[in-house]
Amino acid sequence: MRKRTTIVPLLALLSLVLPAPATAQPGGTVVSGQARFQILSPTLVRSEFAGDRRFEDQGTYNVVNRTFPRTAYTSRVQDGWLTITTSAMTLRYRVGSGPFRADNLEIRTAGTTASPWRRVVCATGQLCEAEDQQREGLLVAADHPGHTGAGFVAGFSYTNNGITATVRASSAGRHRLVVKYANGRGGDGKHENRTLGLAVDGQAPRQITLPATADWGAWQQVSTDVDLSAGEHRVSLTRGAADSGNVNVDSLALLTGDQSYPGVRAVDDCRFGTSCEAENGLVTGAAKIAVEHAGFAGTGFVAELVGGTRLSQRVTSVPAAGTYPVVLRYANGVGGDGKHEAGRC
Ligand SMILES: [Ca+2]
Ligand SMILES: [Ca+2]
Repeated sequence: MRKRTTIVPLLALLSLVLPAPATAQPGGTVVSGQARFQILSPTLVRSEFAGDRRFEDQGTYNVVNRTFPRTAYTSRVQDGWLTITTSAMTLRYRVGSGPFRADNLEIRTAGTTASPWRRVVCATGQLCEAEDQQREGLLVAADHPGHTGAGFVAGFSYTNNGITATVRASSAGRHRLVVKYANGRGGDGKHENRTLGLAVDGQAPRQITLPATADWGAWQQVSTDVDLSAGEHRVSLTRGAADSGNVNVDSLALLTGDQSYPGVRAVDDCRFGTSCEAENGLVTGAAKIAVEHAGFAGTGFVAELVGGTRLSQRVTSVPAAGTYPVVLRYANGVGGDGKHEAGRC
């Protein structure tokens, strides 16, 4: 998709806003080439990248009202970085570096530096969790069993709801794009075959049919052949005007030949000096991503690190060889074994 927007970092505020004109207060906007930042509050900045520099001023699914009171901030460019500072947060963007990624946009607040933009690249044969991808008007849910990762993208209830994934084909030729979905009885009372549009690299979407499944906890796969050159491609799964949507999507995968649906999840790297959310790392074994305890950052935490489980994260942009501290944020309450004691890993 052409435009990528996000709000950092206090999404909880979004439930408080009411429908109203969406234009930001004059003077609360910083434009840097194809990137625009709208300072809505000391802790709320709308970031948008538009390749054609035509920025979105209409209400969005996340923010229907940007007429916030004027927020004091400073903006400067130094050593190739744009720095926007409010009373509670500093945002840095590397000027002219293109779409937002972990290595070109960061925020610092309350002593923590984080990269709100993720860019997971799903190589051939890797599991591409739907909830890790760029979402348009879709929320992540986890209230039905049988999904993998942190959950699934739920609903496709409205036109233009969709996800966009970056996949990397290991070779040129025919591939299978397989989508794992559930299609139970929808909010419209219907339980029938549904459709979505599948588009590659912004081309016209082709309609795919997702047959009804027994219920919302019954996941199935639907496969579509796509011809790809070797390298990265953008794959979008969107409810178009002629689609019926109303499905949940757990994951997708780009496969060749007789490759089976993968279990190894594609993850993105974590840049040195930023906060690495555990749930974005590679989790193996019985550990799982959970959300049932308050106070976590990001989208959840990794739970049940019992014997044989492993959590790993590749850190990039280390400035020089040397010894660096690794800081771990954890909770350790009474375990399922009834013990409340120090743990080792
Ligand atoms: Ca998932
Ligand atoms: Ca987390």
